[in-house]
Amino acid sequence: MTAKLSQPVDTRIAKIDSSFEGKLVRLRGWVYKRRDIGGAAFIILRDGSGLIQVAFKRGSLPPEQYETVRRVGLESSCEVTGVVKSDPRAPGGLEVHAVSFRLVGDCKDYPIAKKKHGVEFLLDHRHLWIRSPKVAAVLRVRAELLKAAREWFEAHDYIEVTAPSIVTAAVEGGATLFELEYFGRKAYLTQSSQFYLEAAIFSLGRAYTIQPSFRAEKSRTRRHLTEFTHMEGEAAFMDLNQLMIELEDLVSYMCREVVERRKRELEELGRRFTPPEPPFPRISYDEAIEIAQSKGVPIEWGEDLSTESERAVSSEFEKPVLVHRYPREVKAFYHKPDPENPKVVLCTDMLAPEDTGEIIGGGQRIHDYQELVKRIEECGLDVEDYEWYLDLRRYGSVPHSGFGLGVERVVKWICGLSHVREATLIPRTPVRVYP
Ligand code: NSS
Repeated sequence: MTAKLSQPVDTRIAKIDSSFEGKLVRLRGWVYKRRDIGGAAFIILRDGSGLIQVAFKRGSLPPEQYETVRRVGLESSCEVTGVVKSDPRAPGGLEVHAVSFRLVGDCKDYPIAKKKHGVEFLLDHRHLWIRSPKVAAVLRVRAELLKAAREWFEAHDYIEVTAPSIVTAAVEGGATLFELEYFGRKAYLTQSSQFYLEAAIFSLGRAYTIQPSFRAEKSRTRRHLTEFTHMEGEAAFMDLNQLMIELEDLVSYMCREVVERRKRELEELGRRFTPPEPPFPRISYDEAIEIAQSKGVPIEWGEDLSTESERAVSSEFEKPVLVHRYPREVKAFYHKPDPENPKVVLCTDMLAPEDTGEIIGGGQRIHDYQELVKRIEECGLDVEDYEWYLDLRRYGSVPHSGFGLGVERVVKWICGLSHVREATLIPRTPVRVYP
């Protein structure tokens, strides 16, 4: 029978549906599982797009190939040719009846077994751990989130730019700067591309970037990485109110699209996630403090919201909440003081439910030259370090606003992960710079 079959069709597993029944296909992938039941061997083949069961019946393929299948190690790479058959017992209802098997890359003693490993062991082997269907599901969700974000930005007239990661001054304060030697002078890894986006809007009107930011953050929490993926947007002639509208629209769009397009992956993760629809609740920092205090959190007006306070506030709402107008002392120098109450600034943080914490920080910027110089000085910073940034206020300044969103925090939230390090390919934390 096999001799009569025509040339095999090369395909990826995810493409195989009932229209493939009876067709000869060639698949390339890795051995995910293997079972031998005397007279027949089965492997679950994984090719990155999906999983399918392949049945090898003794006599249906050359004997030496059959013997290779019976001994093949998990995670070996291979090429399988066979006929697609429907079989209600097979996961997915379809399986492949093999007529040939070719080992491409042998794998013996794969370090990650099916048994449970500790998280430290898995992180030491992250470069291999990412092969697991659960991690692959997270990576697909993450990719879809970035894709949806780009669609949203394009639809809202933001132009994508890439800013330098090597910079000469702090954006978010000196405490979390990574310093490096740059040909005999001091430079830093950037904490945010905000200032360059502010420059870009004078050219493009609206600009965004999705690129790494770096924080020498020693605190070991479930939401901090030392290198994270920062999605930042900036728009000319935009005030805080309009910014908050844009933010809830962006976040709800991303969540809705991801849930719609990555159902299978969320199922793989055992995650039921309801995308939040606008409008999101908005409360002032003052109200946030009252909520936290009413729940017994020790916090006074003027302090930054602690993790505990954020938890107290966000647990009041089912959707993300926009907290606005924090005291100027707890926010970076560039935030515009509220003309109606200069003790607070025109900023907003978005706190997501389920103990996710802050996923976005943003606000309206100081656009007046004198006011900005004064704030830089008040914050004990060196005006000289910000000369080019001040140029933006010297030459045709405009009111403008922008934000930064932590991609890993949003992925953690949507996927229901316990730590942001699981939301990225290869995480960087204070204790982990390998693999
Ligand atoms: O420090 S932020 O709150 N704000 C900025 O960096 C602004 N300069 C952004 C802007 O307006 N263009 O960081 C923004 C977000 C924050 O809400 C988190 O979601 C995320 O960036 N973030 C982090 N994610 C993971 N790990 C760390 N260490 C981290 N720091 C911030």
